[in-house]
Order: sequence, then C-alpha cells, then structure tokens
Amino acid sequence: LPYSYSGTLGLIQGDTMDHRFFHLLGASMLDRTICSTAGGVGLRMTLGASIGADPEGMPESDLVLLWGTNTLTSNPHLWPFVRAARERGARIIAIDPLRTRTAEQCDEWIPIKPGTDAALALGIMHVLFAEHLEDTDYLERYTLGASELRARAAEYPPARVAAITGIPAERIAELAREYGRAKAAFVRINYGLQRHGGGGMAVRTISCLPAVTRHWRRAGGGVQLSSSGNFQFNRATLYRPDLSPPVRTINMIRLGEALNAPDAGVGGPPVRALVVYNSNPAAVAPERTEVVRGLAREELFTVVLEHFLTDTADWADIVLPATTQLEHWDVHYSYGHHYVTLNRPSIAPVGECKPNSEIFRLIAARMGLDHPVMRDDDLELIRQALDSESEKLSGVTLEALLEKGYMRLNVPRPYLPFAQGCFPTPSGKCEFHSQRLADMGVDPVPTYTPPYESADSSPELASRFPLALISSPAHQFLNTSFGIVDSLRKSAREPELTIHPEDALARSVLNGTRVEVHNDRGSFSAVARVSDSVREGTVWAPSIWWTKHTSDGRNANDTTSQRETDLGHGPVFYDNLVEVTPVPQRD
Ligand SMILES: Nc1nc2c(c(=O)[nH]1)N[C@H]1C(S)=C(S)[C@@H](COP(=O)(O)OP(=O)(O)OC[C@H]3O[C@@H](n4cnc5c(=O)[nH]c(N)nc54)[C@H](O)[C@@H]3O)O[C@H]1N2
Ligand SMILES: Nc1nc2c(c(=O)[nH]1)N[C@H]1C(S)=C(S)[C@@H](COP(=O)(O)OP(=O)(O)OC[C@H]3O[C@@H](n4cnc5c(=O)[nH]c(N)nc54)[C@H](O)[C@@H]3O)O[C@H]1N2
Ligand SMILES: [Mo]
Repeated sequence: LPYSYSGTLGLIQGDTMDHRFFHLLGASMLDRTICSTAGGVGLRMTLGASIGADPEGMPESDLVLLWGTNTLTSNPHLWPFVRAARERGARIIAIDPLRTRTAEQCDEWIPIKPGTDAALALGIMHVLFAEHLEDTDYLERYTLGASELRARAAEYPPARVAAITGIPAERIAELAREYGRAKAAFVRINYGLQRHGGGGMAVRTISCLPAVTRHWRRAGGGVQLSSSGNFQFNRATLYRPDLSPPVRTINMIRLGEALNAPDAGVGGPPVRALVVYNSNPAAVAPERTEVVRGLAREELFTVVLEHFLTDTADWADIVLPATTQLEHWDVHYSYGHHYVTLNRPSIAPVGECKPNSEIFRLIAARMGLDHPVMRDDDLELIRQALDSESEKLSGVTLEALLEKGYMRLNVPRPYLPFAQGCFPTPSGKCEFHSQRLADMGVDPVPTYTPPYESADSSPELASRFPLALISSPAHQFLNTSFGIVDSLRKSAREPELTIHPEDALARSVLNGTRVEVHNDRGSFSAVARVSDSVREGTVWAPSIWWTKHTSDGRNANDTTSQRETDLGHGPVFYDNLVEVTPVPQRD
C-alpha cells in the first residue's frame, strides 16, 4: 500500500514515478481523501469543477466573507487582496466558530456552531428570495432547479436557522441583505469548513449563493474554494493507471482500519507492506491510536521516504532519505491562485538523499520492473505534465518556465468564469438540482446535513462529550511539517486548548490548568487557555503536534474519527465531540 499526501505538494515529487511504480507492481491503490474531497465533490456537483472566483479580483469587491478559513495562517497570500478591498471600502466578515487571528482583523466576527454552515447559507437564500434580492435573469438563464432551491430555502426562515447555527435571526437577515445588495460579494471558503459530516453539502450549498444573486457577473464577486481544477496537467500520462491490473482501493483516512481489520471495511488480503512518502500518518491521520496499532504490527514491512525522523519514520523497517525542495526539480500548482511555478534545485542533494522520483526509478530497476515509463527523468516528466490539450496551459512550457520561473495560466484577466454561465456541469448550468447526486442516493437539492456528533444529532453522545473540538493548524506549523523546528515549536509553546470562560468555569478549569481532552476514541493532554475567542461549546486545539514532542505521546488525532463525510469519503476532523477534565498536578 502506498501512502502519500502533502509533502511539498509538488507535482513531480508527489504524483509521477510513484504512481507508475505502484501500478506496475499491482499494489493497492490509495484514495487520497485526507484534505479536500468532500468540498471537491460538493463543488463539482454544483459548479462542475474545482474552480471559482479569482482572488486577484477581490479588490473590486465591496463585501468579503471569509467563511470557514483562517486566511492569515493558512492562506496569507490572499491577505494583500483582502486589504486592497478594504482600503476601497469593502466590509470584511469572518464566519468561524473561533475568533482566529484572521477574525480579529475583520470588521466583524460571526461565531457559528461548527458544521451548520449549510443552514446559514439556506437562511441567507430564504431572505434573498423573500425580499426579492435575487437576480431572476441569471437564475433563468444559467441555473438548473431554481424553483426547487426556492422551495428548499423557504423551509429555512431566520428563526429556524438561528436555532441551528447559534447566530441571532436578525443578524442572519441583515447579512442576507448586505450580501444581496452588495455590488460584488466575494465568498472565500476553505477546506476547514468541510471537515464535518455534512461538509460536502455545506460547500455545495454555499457555492449556490452567487448564482442566486448577481455576483458571478463582476470581478470581485463569486465563491472560491479552489482554483486547482484550472491546472489541467496531463495526469493520465504522469500516473499511467492503464498499467495497473484491477486492484482494490483503500481510503487513506481509514488507514487504522486497513492495517488492523481489513475485513471490517476495505476487504481483500491484509496489508503486508506499506510505503510512506510525503506524509506523516502516525500524527495526521484520524483515530491515530488505531494507525499506530497497525504500524506496530511486527510482520508489517514499512518503508518511509523522509527528510526527518517523524513519528511515522519511527515505525519504519527502512527509512530512505529524500531530498527537499531545495535539492530537486518540481512544478507547483495551486489551490488558491492561477500560477504555475517551476522549482529549481538550488543545491546538490545532501549526503545520500535522492528525490522521490529517483528512489522509485531505482527500486523499479532493482526489482526488474524495467518498463520504459520508469526511465523518464524529472525534466522529461515536467514536459509530459505540460503536454496537455488544455487551453489553460497553452504557452506554459518547460522552456518558458525555465526563462520566467512562474507563469499565470492562460486565463483572462479579469477572470470571470461564470459571468455568462458556462458551468462545466452536465447541463452547462449551475446545478441547484443535481441528477448526479440523485443517482448517488443523495438529496439532489442543497440541504443542511447536521454534524455526526452534536447535541441535535447524537444527544446521548453529547451528554457525555458536550464540547466540539476543532484541531485546525497552529500558526507555526504546516500540518506536521516544521514541527521539528525548535524556534517554531517554542513559539507554539506546547499543546494548548482554548476554552470559553463559561465552559472553563463549569469544569473548574483555570487559565494554565493542565487538562485531559477525551472521548470514547482516545485522549490527549493540553494546557488550558481560557478565552472568549472560541464560542461557548467549542474548544480549539492548535495542531498538528508531533507526538514525540508532547508530554503524553499523543495529539488531537487520538480523539478524531475514521468516519467519512457525506460526499467524497473525506475526513471529519472537526466533527468531534470531547469532554475536558482538569488533571490534578503534584506540587
Ligand atoms: N500555517 C499553515 N498553513 C496551512 C496549513 C497549515 O497546517 N499551517 N495547511 C495547509 C493545508 S494542507 C490546507 S488544506 C489549508 C487549510 O486551510 P483552511 O481551510 O483555512 O483550514 P483550517 O485552518 O483547517 O480551517 C479554517 C477555519 O475553519 C474553521 N472551521 C472549522 N469548522 C468550521 C465550521 O463548521 N464552519 C465554519 N464556518 N468554520 C469552521 C476553523 O475554526 C478555522 O479557523 O491550509 C494550508 N495552509
Ligand atoms: N487533527 C487534524 N488532522 C489533520 C489536519 C488538521 O487540520 N487537523 N489537516 C489535514 C490536512 S488538510 C492534510 S493535507 C493532512 C496533511 O498530512 P501530511 O500529508 O502527512 O502532511 P505533513 O504533516 O505536512 O507531512 C508531510 C511530510 O512529508 C515530508 N516531505 C516533504 N517533502 C517531501 C519530499 O519531497 N519527499 C519526501 N519523501 N517527503 C517529503 C515532510 O518532511 C513531512 O514529514 O493532515 C490532515 N490531518
Ligand atoms: Mo490539506
């Protein structure tokens, strides 16, 4: 079983020789769901692809909603555009259960109960329709199922939405009016929002908003979750799935189950060999106690390609030193902007380090898998990646990149993907009604799907574990990357838990109290920070700590579950009820 994800997110060291190698070998396939698939499917079913408004249009906007995104930590390159919009008079609003450092900088923070965003979007639509703020011309020409959406939104008056989201009804109605009256409203959603049971539907529902109004028509308007769908590299040539015999596919967020109890879910023979690269599953995967139990299996042969001795590398039979971005060639795409970037090596590989691509080339040769596709070098792979039918990559060649370093995709400026419809869906319209979802047995019309774990949906569980834990990135870390850097770790101090004063009082927790954060899946230790920067009922554990750096050898993923989102089989990291108990300290 190959296991890979983020690494540096480079195309060549992430998704080329490795795929070819494992296909030739007939290894299990990995469904790479750990980050974005719920939202990706939600978007595809609605807009047709992972594309949306251009962040460079944001300065034209007069209302910016930073909705479920911690821009200043996770997407700081957007901030200059946010500021430019504000300097020209735009209002900036953060919608988040946490008053993040981003929310602190906004004109307003709207605290929302986790996992309830689809209800808020439907409440906004309710008011838009009721107060005739919709764009009937756009609806008629470029959308499918407007009357069904109207009927669905009618079921979500602000009073009902207030009860679901915890946002006052009057604020919901006013937000809808601000949105409906804005000249160009930019909604920046991000992946934090979709790490909930109903995450796919939440993204789908929010992404309907600009098609109800007029916001796709102008620069600065629309929704952006991702721009990745515009980078149409020749992935079939890079991956060569045609080389693989029929094999099973294992969902990466169920690694614990796959390693311990394949009969329970994934089926097929037990996993006997695991090759990890560009990832640190012993720290980042949900229900990590199960992952570690699997990695500890004596007869599991584990190979880890790494820069550092991570929590995962500690379980390896063999660690192969991999080059960093400074030492190898790569091409970078994006999920937030429209530029292709060439990564040149600036130094020769240090010591015995080799690029991932080279490691797989060498292993293939040694194993006698001497297929011609295993001989392409990295520059040849870059050429193949860019040899695409897509207009959007026209002019983007290796030669041009060698000269310029980075290039904007061949998309117009201003880039208004849906100003005249042209949605890449089966109907060519923004699909409020999705036949594809109906065929999957899912509600074809945008709806609110409650979190798996909440007082409304699982009252018994919520009575034992009343607090919703969000374990989104600490400002200092990139998932677990950089967790090894002493200065950054010092700046992050230690595993902490931000808790609202009322919730702290009820548990005799003071600022600085050591607490145990726990549920039926596991627990981890943290130091309490009592603050009203989280809404009551929500707690925040900045993540993702290496477990070898924590006092109890655990982290927030000891409490997260292997359940899958409504769409896309994604993880539900933030759909996670816990209880917090103070730990008596010896003097
Ligand atoms: N510094 C740093 N930058 C990063 C990363 C990192 O680890 N560190 N990770 C990178 C990666 S891989 C990714 S995918 C992106 C992720 O980037 P973002 O999508 O911005 O990710 P998160 O920080 O996970 O979540 C954003 C916000 O969503 C909020 N949130 C959680 N649940 C809900 C909800 O139900 N509703 C609403 N409205 N808000 C909610 C969280 O409180 C958080 O403030 O960032 C990338 N950038
Ligand atoms: N609780 C909780 N869990 C989460 C998240 C969260 O917010 N909260 N975020 C989730 C998200 S959005 C994501 S994307 C995943 C990310 O999870 P991972 O994909 O595991 O990402 P990282 O933790 O950054 O680990 C990447 C590893 O790849 C190594 N690496 C970097 N470049 C290379 C290379 O060129 N070659 C090799 N061989 N190795 C390399 C780095 O040293 C690092 O150890 O985590 C998920 N897990
Ligand atoms: Mo991610």
